[in-house]
Amino acid sequence: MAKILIVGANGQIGSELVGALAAKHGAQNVIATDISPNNLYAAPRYQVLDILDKAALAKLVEEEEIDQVYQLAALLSATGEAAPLKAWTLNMDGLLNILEVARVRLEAGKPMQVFWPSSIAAFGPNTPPVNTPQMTVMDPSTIYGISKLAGERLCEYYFAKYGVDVRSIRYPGIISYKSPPGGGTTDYAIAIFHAALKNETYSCFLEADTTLPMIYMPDAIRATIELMEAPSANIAIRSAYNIDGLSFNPQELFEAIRAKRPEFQIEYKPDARQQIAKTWPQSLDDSKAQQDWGWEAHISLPQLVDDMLANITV
Ligand code: AKB
Repeated sequence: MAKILIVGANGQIGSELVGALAAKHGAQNVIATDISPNNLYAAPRYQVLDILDKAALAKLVEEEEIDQVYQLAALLSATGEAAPLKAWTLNMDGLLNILEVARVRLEAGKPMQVFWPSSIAAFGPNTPPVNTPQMTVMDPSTIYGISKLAGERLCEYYFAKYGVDVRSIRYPGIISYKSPPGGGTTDYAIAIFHAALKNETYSCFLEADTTLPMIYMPDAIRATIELMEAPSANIAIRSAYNIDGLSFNPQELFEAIRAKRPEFQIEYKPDARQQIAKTWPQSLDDSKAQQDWGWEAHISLPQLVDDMLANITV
C-alpha cells in the first residue's frame, strides 16, 4: 500500500481518482487536497493546499511520508485562454514544485512517484490528426497546450537527469457525470447530457462534424492506475503516453443520446472553442501504451450514453 497525495482533488479527475485510490490503498492513506476549503466530493482525508506554495507542499509530503503524488491542479483550454498568465503560472509552477520536491526526496533516499496529466491539447494544427503517432509534430496553439508540451519536456528531463519516477498520459477529452463541465473544449460532451436531462435544446459551441478523441471516466481512472502500477522498467515514455478511447463528433453524440431520448434537440453556435478544437487530433495511436503497460479501452459510446443518462443529477 502506498501513501498518496492528490493535488487538485476537487477537479474532474480528482473527484473520481480519490475514491478509486482509497479503495485500493485504504482511505487513511489517500490525502486529497485543493485550494478550496470545501471538500466537494467527501474525500475521507481532505486538506487545503495551494500547489504554488512549495514550502507547504514539501512540509505535507515530509510529514505524511508520501510515496505517490498526483498533481491534477490546472486551468483547462478554454479557461486558460481567458487568463493565459494565470494558466501558465498554475500549470507550470505547480508541476515544477512537485518535481522539485520529488527530486529532493529522492536525493534524501525517499523516492516519490509522480503522476501529472498531459493532454491531446499538446498537439497542434500541424500534427497528423488521424491516428496521431506517439512521436510527431507538436505545435500547440493554446496556453494550456503549450504548458502541457513544456510539462512533458520537464517530466522527461527530471527522469533523465535526476531519476524521478514521473509518469504521464495525454488524456483525450474525459467524459464523466460526477463533476460539472470545467472549462475545457471537450466539455460540450458533458454539457450536452445535462441539457438532455433538463429537456432543453443543447446549444453546441463546436461545429457538428468536429471529431475529437474522448474517453469515459472509468477507463481514464483505470489507465491512470495501471500506468502508475506498471514496473518502472516497462515505462519507456517519460514525457506522456497517447491513449485512445472513443472518437466521435457532436452530431454523432447527439444522435446516440436522441436514440434514448427522442425529443432531444440540438443547435450549433460555434464560438472561439471551435478554433481550439480544430487544432486537436481526431484519434490517437496508442500502441506504445498497449505495449509498455497493457493499455486497452473498454467502454463503447452506447455504454457511455446509458451510464451518463442514468447517473447525472440535474
Ligand atoms: C480540455 O478540453 O481543455 C481538456 C483537455 C482535452 O485536456 N478536456
